[in-house]
Amino acid sequence: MSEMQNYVEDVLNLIKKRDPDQIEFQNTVKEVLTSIVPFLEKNPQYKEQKLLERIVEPERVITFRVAWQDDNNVTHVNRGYRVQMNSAIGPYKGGLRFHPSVNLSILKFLAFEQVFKNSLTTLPIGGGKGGSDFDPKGKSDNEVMKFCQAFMTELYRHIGPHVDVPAGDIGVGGREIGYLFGQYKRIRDAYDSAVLTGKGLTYGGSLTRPEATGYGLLYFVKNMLDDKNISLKDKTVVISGSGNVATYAIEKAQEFGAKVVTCSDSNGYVYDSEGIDLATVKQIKEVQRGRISEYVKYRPNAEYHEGCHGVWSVKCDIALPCATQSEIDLEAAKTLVANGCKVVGEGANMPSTLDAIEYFLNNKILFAPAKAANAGGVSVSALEMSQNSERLSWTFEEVDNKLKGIMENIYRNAKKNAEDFGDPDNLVMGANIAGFKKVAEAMTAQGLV
Ligand code: NDP
Ligand code: 2IT
Repeated sequence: MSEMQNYVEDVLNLIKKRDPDQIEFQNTVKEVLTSIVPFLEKNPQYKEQKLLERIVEPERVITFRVAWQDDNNVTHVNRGYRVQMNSAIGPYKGGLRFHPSVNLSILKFLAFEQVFKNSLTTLPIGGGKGGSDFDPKGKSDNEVMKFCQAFMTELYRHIGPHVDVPAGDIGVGGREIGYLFGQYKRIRDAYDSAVLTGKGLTYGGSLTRPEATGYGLLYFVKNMLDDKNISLKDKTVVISGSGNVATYAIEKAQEFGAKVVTCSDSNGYVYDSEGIDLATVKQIKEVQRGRISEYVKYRPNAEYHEGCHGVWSVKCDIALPCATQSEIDLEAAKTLVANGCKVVGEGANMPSTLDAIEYFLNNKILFAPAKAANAGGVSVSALEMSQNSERLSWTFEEVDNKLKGIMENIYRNAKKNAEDFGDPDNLVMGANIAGFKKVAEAMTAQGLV
């Protein structure tokens, strides 16, 4: 092993020893650090500076109690978190996730990814992530509001437009951001628009933010395919999830002429051979907050299958995982490739396991890694902060055009670094090196902090 491979191994062992249970965090650190070895070989100063030891340690981790009462006046106690990972290039920026699976390992993995993703956007934002093990499913609007108010009553002291700017993620959408913003404003007694992004249009939100992650994913994939003279037209696409990212990935894929045949939630998936009817998905998920199984009531020719994992056995040209982490394991990756899938674009964060990614790369699948391909959401969040600062709102076209430009730039930057470091189609390495470079330079310039 080379000196830098040894250095990376030492840092991976260090985080394992410190937090042996944080498997998701260990996996994402392994993915990033092992892929940037060729860059480290050329930049030995970062070993001298112990830059890796610093970059894997969050600047601050906050955990807090969230006590709230449901509609029957029963008291519940959840755990709230904010991981402030890295502020070298801007205020901490990243979503809040409300899901029963949330723990420190998952939030540290998401915050670590966010640091390099945000660097790739070229916008001035650091990396953070937060959330709670609260489960919004089946809760009334009033219960969600009570929870959000209790959550913000503690979080407010740790965030601010120049400090840390949360947004949505799984289980946190426009409704939750509204309640969180209302409580922040009430406690601070100031109209700090840019303290949260993903806001409603009547109080400082940006046009195109709801669409941004899904649209951005398709813009990235289109750039990658254009380079290979492959068209999206008439391609069969399998998408997982039916939340914010999946919905707008379906919309843009269809606009580009592709045929999307699936979507899913944590209970199961639907297969519609005629192409997913997006209006039905939106009605079920955004209006009724129901389950995707209801889709077949409106589209009797479609099939519903219990179990979300089966979606990867549907034959396709392109797979776009847009639900959650680790949804494509090695077995699913092998099934996709065996069925002729040639392109994988990650809309969710770390949806493919490490061995699945390795399998895709070894089998020459065109692979768009999450931190590059799903950066459209946080990019438009940063544009929302810009609009809030200048107290203006841009048109849909203006934001959408900026988003297109940002996604193309991220693709080109990842591709160039992949080429420069000798593995031209390895966008995992290219994106990691491109993202790491800027953070490492900014940290070096700011001295030992
Ligand atoms: P939503 O809460 O809107 O939707 C999540 C979707 O994924 C739902 O369909 C949900 O189904 C499904 N899902 C959640 N957990 C699981 C699970 N354990 N197994 C199977 N399905 C699951 O979240 P988003 O669409 O915002 O986020 C989806 C992914 O995209 C996440 O990985 C997120 O981190 C990432 N992302 C989000 C961005 C954003 O701007 N929102 C930006 C970049 C990345 P169910 O209803 O059954 O829970
Ligand atoms: O994972 C992500 O990039 C997000 N959930 C969006 C974060 C943001 O600040 O918009």
